[in-house]
Amino acid sequence: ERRKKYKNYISLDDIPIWSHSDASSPDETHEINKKISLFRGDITKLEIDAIANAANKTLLGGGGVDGAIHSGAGPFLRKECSTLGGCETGKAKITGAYNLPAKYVIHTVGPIAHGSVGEREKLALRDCYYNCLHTAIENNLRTVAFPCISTGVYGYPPDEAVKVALATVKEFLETHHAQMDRVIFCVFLKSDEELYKKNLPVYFSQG
Ligand code: AR6
Repeated sequence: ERRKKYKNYISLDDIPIWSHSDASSPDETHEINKKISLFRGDITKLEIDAIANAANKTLLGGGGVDGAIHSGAGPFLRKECSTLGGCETGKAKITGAYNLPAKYVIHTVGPIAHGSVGEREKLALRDCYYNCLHTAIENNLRTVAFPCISTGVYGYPPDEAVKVALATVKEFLETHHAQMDRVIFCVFLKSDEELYKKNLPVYFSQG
């Protein structure tokens, strides 16, 4: 039983739906707004259909969230990843999640930004979110969590990345809402939590 195996797992039932504080009545909240959550913590603890991994092109592991996912999943994840032939920036590849409470890991490779971004990096980051969600629905996966892709080692400014993340998820949900139940923005840093709290109402307000 999953509950016994993963003692400190986090069930989706325990993560609230994000809601706009000014929403006067739940009935007035647009359908896609009910599918969004903001969660601050370790993505490897989530019991969910799929977690996205901010990987590198080799898909063979690294630091940051990638390192946490590989150490939580165990060595068979690296073994499966080694059969995939790497991954291009902006693309996504799915694997099992092994010892993690998630069912699958969807690996994506964010753009390397080194502190400044142009149109190319923005489009690549957009592709990461879009292709992960597309890979999820292709595999009939209805709940997905994202880390803040590219904003760590890859140096994408977090205040720019949040806008790309929110806009892309919104755009995807507007056209694929029947196939997706929940998208979790899993932030690790307090500063990212603040950025998401500030920007969520801009993209997922009522109406
Ligand atoms: N759960 C959720 N988020 C986390 C976790 C965690 N356990 N650990 C870190 N973060 P980064 P990138 C956040 O550097 O910028 C790797 O070496 C972190 O605070 O992991 O896309 C890969 O192999 C930050 O907000 O990914 C690549 O070589 C976010 O995850 C390279 O780093 C992303 O930071 C990818 O760099």
